[in-house]
Amino acid sequence: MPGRAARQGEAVMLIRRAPDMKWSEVTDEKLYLGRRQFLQTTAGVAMAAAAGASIGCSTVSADDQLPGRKLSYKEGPFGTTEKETPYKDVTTYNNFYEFGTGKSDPAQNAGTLVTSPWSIQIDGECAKKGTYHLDDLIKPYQLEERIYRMRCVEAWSMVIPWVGFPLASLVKQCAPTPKAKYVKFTTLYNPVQMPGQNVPVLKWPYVEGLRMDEATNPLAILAVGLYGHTLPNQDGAPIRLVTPWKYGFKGIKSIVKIEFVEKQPLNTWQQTRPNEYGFYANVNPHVDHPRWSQATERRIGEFFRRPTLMFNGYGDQVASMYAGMDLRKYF
Ligand SMILES: Nc1nc2c(c(=O)[nH]1)N[C@H]1C(S)=C(S)[C@@H](COP(=O)(O)O)O[C@H]1N2
Ligand SMILES: [Mo]
Repeated sequence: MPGRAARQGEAVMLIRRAPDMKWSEVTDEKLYLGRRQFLQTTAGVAMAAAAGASIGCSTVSADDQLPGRKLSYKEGPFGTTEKETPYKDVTTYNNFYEFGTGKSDPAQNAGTLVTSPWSIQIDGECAKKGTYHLDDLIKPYQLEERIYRMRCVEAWSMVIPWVGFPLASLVKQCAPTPKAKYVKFTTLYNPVQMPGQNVPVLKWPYVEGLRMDEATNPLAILAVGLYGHTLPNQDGAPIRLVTPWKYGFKGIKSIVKIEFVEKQPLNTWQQTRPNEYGFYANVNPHVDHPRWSQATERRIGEFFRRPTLMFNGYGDQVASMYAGMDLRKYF
């Protein structure tokens, strides 16, 4: 798409359930299928584009000075060439109500969150139910260099170089049944580590959801890092969702459970203020929030407001999923 160079990272995915999942079952199919077959899958298209774009491009090295563990990754597809929001802003201006409702609260308070060891429960309508150690989930991606960097424009409004892997890969590995129509995500519930959960500003734990086609769109990623390093706690360590065509609240942080469900999940903000926040939350300059216009935005660190783009500028990748839907009704 114009203005957005196809850059790809690779990242990876991987899920491994200790006893009964074999390496071959969890490894991305591209290693097993010919390129042609591989291209027939949605994820394949993205990965192949990525692979093409990254020829001759070695793993990018991150700034050593940043906090967190350094990650290795490749450039991913769909990255933007827009200027990155400074690391400091990305990590000190946050929304993470588990650590307070102020924008600077998460950076100040999230130190109590213990992110290692971390496990993720896979549940619901899928064949691979179980509880997995995050390290096991991610290791194959790391070994196969399938962790990507995607510099995305965030709807609220930052440009963040995420490091992660396509949610589609994880979904595939979980082997959802035909009944799985949505994916539901849940944040950790632990009021000791997350003191904001003692305050009933939201119903805890935080929950989000995506329709299956959204979850398998190559733009939906599970991020484990930013700026080349593991995620700071305030940004949703150790793993969070990134859906750059949607408003920020869809990007659920510190995920401990991924469930495949038949019914549309009631996401936290929709539950809290149903007339203001819906399930889809696609960036849409034509549908205002009841209390403010959503036609323009001010990028963090910039002075002037700029027009907000439909689907945050990612229409080429996502608009077809909503063809025929009344986006005023399904906001
Ligand atoms: N668990 C959880 N996830 C969350 C939130 C939250 O309060 N709790 N806030 C959401 C909102 S409203 C936004 S705008 C983004 C902010 O992400 P960032 O702080 O990494 O930029 O996280 C989203 N994910
Ligand atoms: Mo938000």
